[in-house]
Amino acid sequence: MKLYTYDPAPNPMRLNLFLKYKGIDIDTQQVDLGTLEQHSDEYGAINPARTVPALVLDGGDLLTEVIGQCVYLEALHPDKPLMGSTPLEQAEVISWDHKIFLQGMAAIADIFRNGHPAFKDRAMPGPLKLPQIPELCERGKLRLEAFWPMIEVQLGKHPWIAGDNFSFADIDLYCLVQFAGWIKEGIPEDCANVQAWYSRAEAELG
Ligand SMILES: N[C@@H](CCC(=O)N[C@@H](CS)C(=O)NCC(=O)O)C(=O)O
Repeated sequence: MKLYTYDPAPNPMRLNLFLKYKGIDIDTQQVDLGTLEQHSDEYGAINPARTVPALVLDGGDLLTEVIGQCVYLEALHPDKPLMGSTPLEQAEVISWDHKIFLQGMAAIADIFRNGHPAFKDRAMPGPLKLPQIPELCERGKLRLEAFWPMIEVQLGKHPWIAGDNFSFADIDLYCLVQFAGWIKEGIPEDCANVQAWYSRAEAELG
């Protein structure tokens, strides 16, 4: 198995924290997004989606989505479960992770990629040349404003985002907080449950 990644980027961080928590070691090669190495012919031959992280399995199959990579690795390494241990827990982990990714991460990505000059004509990851749409920055801010109260309510009911156990959804929420720093945003001061969760998550991740 071989992992192609770029440690400083948000999606690689999602997988890295999963691997570290479970103590999984994989042969790894960095693909430097800073020098646009993802658009080299060599990397395009490995991952035509030109994103990281990409996991090439021993049989040659390619997994390009962090959620798919984690589902696969959890099945191989069930100790310290992060994807839920019962059918209901598994459904809650995937459901909350989906909300975090689509309603939070994607909003931050919209703000970041549609506003930063380095992403001119690269508003989305991948091979397509897509123009920036400045209005998406404003829309992203509105989406983020609605995101935090939803998380605050959930963390008032449970210690972890998907229930009683720390999970991959917590890892994704933790990565979201790091990514929010890139657009100079953080956990709102009036979200006391999220602030308390963050301290617990930091301790859990060591
Ligand atoms: N859908 C992928 C997203 C992967 C992704 O967007 N990775 C970013 C780094 S955070 C990337 O490869 N960006 C390349 C680019 O911006 O050209 C997943 O869920 O894993």
